[in-house]
Amino acid sequence: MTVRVGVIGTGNIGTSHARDLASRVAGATVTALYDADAGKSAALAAELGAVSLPTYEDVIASDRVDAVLVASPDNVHAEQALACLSTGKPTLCEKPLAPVEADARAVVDAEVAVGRRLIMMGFMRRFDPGYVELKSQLGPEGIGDPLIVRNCHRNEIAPYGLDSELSLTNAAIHEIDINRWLVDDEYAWVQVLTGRSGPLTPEEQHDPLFVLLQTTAGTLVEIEMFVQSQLGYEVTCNVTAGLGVAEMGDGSYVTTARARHRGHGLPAQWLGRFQEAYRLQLQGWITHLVTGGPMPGASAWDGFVDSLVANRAIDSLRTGERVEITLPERPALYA
Ligand code: ISE
Repeated sequence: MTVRVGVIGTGNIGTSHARDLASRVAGATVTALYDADAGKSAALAAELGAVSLPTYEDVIASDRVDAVLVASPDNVHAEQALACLSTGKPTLCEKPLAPVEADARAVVDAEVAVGRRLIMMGFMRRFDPGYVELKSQLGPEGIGDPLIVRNCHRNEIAPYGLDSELSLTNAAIHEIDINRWLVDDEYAWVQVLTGRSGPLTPEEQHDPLFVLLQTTAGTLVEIEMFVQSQLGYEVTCNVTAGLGVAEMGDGSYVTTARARHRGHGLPAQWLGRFQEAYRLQLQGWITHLVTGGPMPGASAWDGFVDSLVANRAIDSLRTGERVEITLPERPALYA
């Protein structure tokens, strides 16, 4: 069986996903595309032998489309995920599920009403070999229970213009998600600290942000979120645990020495660092659809919890206070 995928949004990440699905993921083909820039989706459609359709609703409704990939701007993810749910077509939705927690909750409620898990979230770090290896080191057979996790997330430049709240809901939400997954726990509180900003930071914005969270078991999670770091794209995660430490520097790069310098290059953007994670995520999604096996990766519930935590972080950014995190009851669908 080949899953015919329709892609909504053909910007950087949508284009990368469509090309992966067309040539590097077994069991998938791309049949229809939509982008607000029709010229862009038409060019990609010609490259991939797909059709470019005039609206995203046309992609979802098309009888050439079995499953939908949503890779549009953050603020329309929830609306498009709801449209996918109403047709019963499985959907891979890019993160975040929504910048606003209530919109993410509406998607969870709609999926619970359908009674089947149709939405998988594009938190691709759960498929990254570096994070998978890091997680495998935790626990009694490894370095013990995690006590402190230190994360750095640095972009070369602010991809969509610098806005501190957006850097929580769009960028730090990766750490919010991956640390829940890594330590297998939920957060109890969050506090966002601001300090001296980098040279490119506009007035009234804060960059870097220092996000501190504690999980219900007491694990401390710190995130340095620096979207205008200028140094390139870099993501690191180091765990101090009860019996040892595990460090995921940028393990995906080879270190070379020459001309009295030892080091490794940095990619300009996340596609360089996480290309394989994106491909593995797509393969996991397609294999799940073909075999009917369990859905891998993050669920709509995870997407909602991540948005809720990012919204509490925004509350803390605005007030400077530590903010408690209370989760509603998890619906049985996500048990
Ligand atoms: C972007 O939207 C991503 O998802 C990247 O993975 C992240 O590193 C970047 O900061 C975001 O803007």
